[in-house]
Amino acid sequence: MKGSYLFTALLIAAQGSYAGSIKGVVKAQLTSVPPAAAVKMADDPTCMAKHTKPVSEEKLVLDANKNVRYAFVSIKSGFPEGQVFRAPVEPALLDQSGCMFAPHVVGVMAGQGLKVLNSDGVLHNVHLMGKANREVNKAMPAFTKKMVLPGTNFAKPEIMALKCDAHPWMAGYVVVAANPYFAVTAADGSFEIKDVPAGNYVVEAWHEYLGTKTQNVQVGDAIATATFTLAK
Ligand SMILES: [Cu+2]
Repeated sequence: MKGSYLFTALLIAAQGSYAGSIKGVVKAQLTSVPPAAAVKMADDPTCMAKHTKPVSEEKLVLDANKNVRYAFVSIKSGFPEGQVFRAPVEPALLDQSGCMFAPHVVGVMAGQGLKVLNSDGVLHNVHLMGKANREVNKAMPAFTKKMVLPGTNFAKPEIMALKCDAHPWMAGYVVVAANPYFAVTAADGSFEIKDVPAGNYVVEAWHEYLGTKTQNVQVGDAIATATFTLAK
């Protein structure tokens, strides 16, 4: 207890300021919501057998209140000039489950690795396409349960489209962020970016279908809130 208090005090002293968090919601402003396309898994009976209910594409996942799932929220600027961020040692996590990428959108920090699981026991291939980073195209045979893509695959910040050439409906994104302050929205559209040093930031919400919006957020020693309304 005493030790952790001391650690917190030292951390605050080192940063010169308190850290807070940014919490909020991403909403969609749409006059009509396009119906989610059904995924046709009939080509692969093994995939189909993994589901008891019909599966839909995850390009636009909204709840009843038009809150947006799988939006990527991140701090774009506002850090002291020349600040260097260290990539987490632990890789981010992506699964292939039910012949879908889970989660549909995953964030990694530049230089961080990505652990990819194959929970399905069928052949998948992880095909990542960016511009700043080199292409990744790695088969994951049925018996390969996991592989780790090193941080060198995600050296530069950008949005990388993800697909599986064995299953044309499998689609997702790996978003490479310049700093560790990002989050992907949950099913109710909510997000939280934790342990943000006090300051004034430009925060961006990006969604593959609804586009991008930014807003200024001031972080002090309390929770800062930010609501994004993305309109098509
Ligand atoms: Cu696949």
